[in-house]
Amino acid sequence: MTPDERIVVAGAIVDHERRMLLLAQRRYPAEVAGLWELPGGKVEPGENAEDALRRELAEELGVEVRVGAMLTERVTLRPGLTLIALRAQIVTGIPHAAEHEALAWVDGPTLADWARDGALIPADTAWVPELVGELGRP
Ligand code: 523
Repeated sequence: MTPDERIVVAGAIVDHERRMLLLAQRRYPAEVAGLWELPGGKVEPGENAEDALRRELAEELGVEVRVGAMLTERVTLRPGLTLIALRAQIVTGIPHAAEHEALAWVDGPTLADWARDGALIPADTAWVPELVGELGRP
């Protein structure tokens, strides 16, 4: 990876029964304001993706998470900027929208509906089949 390549890491946060996924509604920029995303942000130089996700979710949601495995899809947002997602579970805290407009826990069918209706930020639709397949599975 060259120094001008950056990663954005998002958290696929599921509840302890693995039935529901946490989505966050963006406030900015204008073209995606109001759309829902897996919360996260840019990995800073010298930081790994796991640490970046823990930092972002502490800042944005006020929670401490345990970070798990990466989702399969990687999305090129633009040349030099790649979006990945890591599974995460909340260890401490109750999530609140410190930087987002709102938060929502959605089950698999709702996630599929929201994706179909264009309520998700476009890049994040890449993960919907994988997440819908996992949510609610015993
Ligand atoms: N995405 C995206 N999906 C998604 C996230 C967390 C981010 O498509 N789940 C995109 C949106 C922006 C870029 O990734 O184009 C950076 O995300 P952002 O703004 O949440 O990351 P920050 O806060 O680290 O970035 P700056 O505000 O630019 O510092």
